[in-house]
Amino acid sequence: MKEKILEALYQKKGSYISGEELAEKFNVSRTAIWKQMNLLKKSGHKIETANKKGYRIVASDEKLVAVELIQRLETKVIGQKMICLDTIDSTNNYAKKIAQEAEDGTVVISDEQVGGRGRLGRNWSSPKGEGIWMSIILKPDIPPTEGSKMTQIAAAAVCQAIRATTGLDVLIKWPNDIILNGKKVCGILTEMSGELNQVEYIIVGIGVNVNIKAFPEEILEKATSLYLEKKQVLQRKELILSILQEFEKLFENYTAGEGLASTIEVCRKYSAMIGKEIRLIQGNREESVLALDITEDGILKIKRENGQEDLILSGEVSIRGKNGYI
Ligand code: BT5
Repeated sequence: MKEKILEALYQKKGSYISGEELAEKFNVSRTAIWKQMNLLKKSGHKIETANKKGYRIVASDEKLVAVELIQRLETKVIGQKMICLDTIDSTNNYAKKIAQEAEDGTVVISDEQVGGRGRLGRNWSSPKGEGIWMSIILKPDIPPTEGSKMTQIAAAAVCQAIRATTGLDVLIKWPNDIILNGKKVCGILTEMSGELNQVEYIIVGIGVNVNIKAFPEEILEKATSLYLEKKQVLQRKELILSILQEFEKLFENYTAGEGLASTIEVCRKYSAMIGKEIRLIQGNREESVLALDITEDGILKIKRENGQEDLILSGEVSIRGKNGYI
């Protein structure tokens, strides 16, 4: 019932709704409504009470609320089921636990991650209230070999969403980073479960440093946030909605048989590396190569110093710019 009351409050978009109306709507007493309101307040929702008028919700960016986000979200599938948590080890871990029963497009968001993960067992710093730490559960009818394409779709979606909502000049560093003024502002971690020729589910984990004021020593040089570059506190909710909407558009194009065309167009247009010399790290081999292009399948095309051209598959390599991140 708590969720239903919350939904009714958000439907009023900040106007008052009387205790009587709510009591009637849910067929309970006004005291029961009052009790539920107190529980909601206790869990961090800002609810104002006025004599004779009733209750109203004061939406703020401090509290991410699934019913509010869903009401504002203009998508058909992505995010139409959403879980907002206060704290969790990792939204990807949580998503994996619920993936089998969860509906396609379910989104898990947490205000904080205490065990946020990067690729290859690396850590992802996810301080409370200052970022977007979320995972999208997808159940597409595709073979596992297609899985890494979801990273490209997410990168293109985040890049476009940040540009549209903040005007900041973010770029995509293939395959899974969004960078801003030469530093990492977003990372993507795509994980998958399935059989040889059929995906069971894919989890696309997205971490965006929105309002982070200070980073831990070890990533100080290579990480940044939208706040640090824009010098302004930004609305996480706006950005979450925009990312999910952009993601759905690009993902729909992909599942409609268009392939990655619209995604790759964005990845090329805002590439941080095409035409640049980059360091390619494969196992313990490291070399300087020229980034030539990103193919229609989302694969990086490079030219080695001996003139040989090669295709580099996502997940096989880590690429760093010559001076840390490019
Ligand atoms: C990534 O890995 O960039 C993937 C990050 C994915 C995070 C999301 S948040 C929601 C979901 N749930 C999770 O648990 N994860 C996903 P990788 O390319 O391996 O980069 C990791 C490296 O980036 C670390 O080793 C640090 O050097 C650096 N790093 C850690 N935290 C960072 C941050 N907040 N911003 C920028 N760089 C960071």
